[in-house]
Amino acid sequence: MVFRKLPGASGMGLRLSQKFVFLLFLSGLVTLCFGALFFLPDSVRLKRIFLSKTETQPVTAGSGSENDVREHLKRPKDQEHPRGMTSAKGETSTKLKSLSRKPPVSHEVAEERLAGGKAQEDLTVPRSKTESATSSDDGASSDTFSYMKFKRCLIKPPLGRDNGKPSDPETDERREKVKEMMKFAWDNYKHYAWGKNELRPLTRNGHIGNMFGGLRGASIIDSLDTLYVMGLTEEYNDAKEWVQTSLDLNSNGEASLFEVNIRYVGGLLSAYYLTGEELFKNKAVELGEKLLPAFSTPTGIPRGVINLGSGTSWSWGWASAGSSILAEFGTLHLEFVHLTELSGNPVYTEKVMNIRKLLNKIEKPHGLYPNFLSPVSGNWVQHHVSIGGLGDSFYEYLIKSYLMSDKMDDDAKKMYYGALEAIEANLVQKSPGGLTYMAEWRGGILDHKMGHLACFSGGMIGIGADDGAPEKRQHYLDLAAEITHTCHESYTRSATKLGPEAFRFDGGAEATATRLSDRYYILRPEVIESYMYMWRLTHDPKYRDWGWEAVQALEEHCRVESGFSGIRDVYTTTVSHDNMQQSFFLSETLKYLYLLFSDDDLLPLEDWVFNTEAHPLPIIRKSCLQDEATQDKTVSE
Ligand code: DMJ
Repeated sequence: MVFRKLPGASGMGLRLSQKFVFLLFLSGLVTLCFGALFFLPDSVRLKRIFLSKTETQPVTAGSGSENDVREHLKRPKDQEHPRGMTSAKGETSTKLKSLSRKPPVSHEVAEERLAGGKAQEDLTVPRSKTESATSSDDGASSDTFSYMKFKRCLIKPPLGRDNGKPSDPETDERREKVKEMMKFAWDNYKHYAWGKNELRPLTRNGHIGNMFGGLRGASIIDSLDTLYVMGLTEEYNDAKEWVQTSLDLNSNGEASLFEVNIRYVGGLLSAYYLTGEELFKNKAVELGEKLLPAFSTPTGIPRGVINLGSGTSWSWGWASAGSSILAEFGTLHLEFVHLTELSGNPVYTEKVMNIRKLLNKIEKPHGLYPNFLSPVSGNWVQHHVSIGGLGDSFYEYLIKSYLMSDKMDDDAKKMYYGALEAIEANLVQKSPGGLTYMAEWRGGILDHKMGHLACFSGGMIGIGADDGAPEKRQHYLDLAAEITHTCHESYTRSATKLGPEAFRFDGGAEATATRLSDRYYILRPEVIESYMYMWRLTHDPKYRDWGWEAVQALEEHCRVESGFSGIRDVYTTTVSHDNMQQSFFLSETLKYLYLLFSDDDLLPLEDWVFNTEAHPLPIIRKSCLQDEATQDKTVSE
């Protein structure tokens, strides 16, 4: 537009009305330019300057006393969880309801209310920007990662020759039974709780809970790979479609960094690697990005809770003096390394390597890693050490990081075997009845208790046996078998043949729960997980028999009309159900059972490591991937 100087016009030669139009035009232009910033990619500097996110580090309110921890123990079982965060009733329980920032009851009610009905949810969920249902057969859409190259670097096909079908008819029948259990659990979830996080099988409705920051569909994400591996194609397709149309990552709630990582990021990554569907990769990376602000602490040790919308993070109210939990910040490595692989963005690996560096440097009492660490000072906050809740999957991720790196990650290896040595010297005990168990350590004093969560360690020590010092290999395999045997004993000594949340070895007890509050079973996988690994490592048929005992017990005591439920007391056959079908039952318990009754070529351990939620992640064969890249280049030249 041109402005001409008019006779009689004042100032710049414009009339008042013309000036007004000009100003209007200018302000319109400015608004337009600013608005356009939102459409620029995040990487553009201009956008970062104008639209920088404020990441706050609120001060943790928790006092961190032992009493706080105990207070959490009163949390109802349906708010239960992680190996790291552990059980509702166990001493190491995560008491989400006692988070200082979240009164539990009102929150739960508010969440259910906000969730609304299914129809409403489906209508209101906005589609994510990275959503794309395209399947990649050559990885062409990614600059950094080629799915085809990755597939060529696997030693064996992921699903084996015949989807792992065992030749022995009895084993095959057992495997089919497990598949039927999965279908039953899934169908009921779909029918009564679709899109919610878990199924409440007695009241036949959905549960949302407060661990996933407003994310929904935990059971769907946790089931994707199990459905795929079991060949439940229709069900897998339904799950995939839900991810496409309804998985909304733009939630604005307070989430457990650990839980979102192991279930959502792990589940999506694994679904991507198994199927090559770009959708899963994009969602995993998009979600991974939202977790990054939790690492903005003085030490880079992330806090346990993060608001996925604002990026604000803080520590659990119950954690000692605003500390972060070993099993939480120590259970990110596998997923974050894969996020870097897939996105080409080094930031994820940098974050977890920084954690590794700090843990390597810091002084460890008797070589042990306590469960609480300050993200501000980088010092241990309490000297409580446990291979069960609060500590567990940190150790698991050390050995699995080493294995997943194609045995290149020597630091992880050193740390793992160093930690195992300290555990053996300080925690491993033999009961008067000859059972080997892992006690807990409180500033040098032993608590002769072993949690169900700690039973994963049979499998962990087993898979690490071969890479230990040559003179220790057999010893590690024996130790793994002994621990697995003890955990099996905790099952056989109960009336239901399912194991309690925690069992003790004092006051005459041998692998039994002595406290009422430790008697429950919430469909946890750890004991079965160890059976699966020990079967693969030894092919001793007893592990399949033990797995079958567990199947029968689950069928008898946990199967209800509309799904599977945890039980409140494993020592009585007049069971009381807790009305919760945990998502890890679908992702872990049933998957490990299925693998136990399958041939070893279904998800072979030569190619895959399982994250702590049993989501298989491939071993990264850097040299093969690089050779492949060179070959591809040569061909194109
Ligand atoms: C799962 O979410 C994971 O295995 C986690 O590491 C521990 N707790 C549950 C299963 O018990």
